[in-house]
Amino acid sequence: MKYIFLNTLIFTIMSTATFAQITQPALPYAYNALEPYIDAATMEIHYSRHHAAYVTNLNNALPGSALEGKSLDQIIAATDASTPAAIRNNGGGTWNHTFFWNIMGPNAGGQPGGDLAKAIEAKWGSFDNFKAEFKKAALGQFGSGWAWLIVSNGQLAISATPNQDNPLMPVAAVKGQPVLGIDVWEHAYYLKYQNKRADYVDNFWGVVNWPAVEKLYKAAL
Ligand code: MN3
Repeated sequence: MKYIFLNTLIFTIMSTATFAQITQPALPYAYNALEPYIDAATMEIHYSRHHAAYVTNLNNALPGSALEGKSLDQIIAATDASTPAAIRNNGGGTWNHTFFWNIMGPNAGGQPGGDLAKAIEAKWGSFDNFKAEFKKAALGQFGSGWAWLIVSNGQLAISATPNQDNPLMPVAAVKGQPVLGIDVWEHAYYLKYQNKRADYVDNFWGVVNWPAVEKLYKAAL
C-alpha cells in the first residue's frame, strides 16, 4: 500500500513537471456575442479550431527546446530570428488570439474615452483619422498578419506584423506594447466577408472593447 502510494506520488510530481502546458483561456463571451459584426460560425471555428491548434502545436514544439518550461509571455519576449518557426508561429498564434478576444466584446464599439482619446487626438488629429490609418495598416498587411495600436516609448503608434508575429517579439520591425489589434488572416473574416477585408475592418469598430483598450494603454505608459 505504502509502495503504491509512493509510486502514485512520484508519478504525479513527474506528470506535473512533464506536462506543465500552456493553456487556452476560455473565450470571455459566447460565440454569437459579437453578432452581427463577427458571426458565430467564424468565432466558433476561430476559437475552437484555429486558436486551439496554435496552443496544441506550441505545446508539442516546446519539449526539448530552450524555451521549455517558460511562460507564454517569456516565450514571446524571447522570440527572435533564432527561435524555431513552430514556436514563433504557434507562440504568437496563442498569445495574439487571447489578446484579440479580450480587446473585443459584446455591447461594445463606440469611441475611446479619457486619456486614450486625448492621446489618439493628439497623435492623429481625430478618432476618424486614427481609424483611417489603422485601416490602412490592416489592408496594407500583405497576406496573413495583424495590425496593431501599440505604445512605444510612451507614444501611440500603428504597426503591422506578418503571420503570427507581434510587436512584443524582438523579431518585430516595430516594437511596443499592443493595446489594440486586428487579426487580418482570411480565417478571421472569410465566411462572412469573403475577400472584402475592408468591410471586416470597418465592422471591427463595432466590437472594440474600449474600456479594455484604455486599461492596456494606462498599463503600457
Ligand atoms: Mn486568427
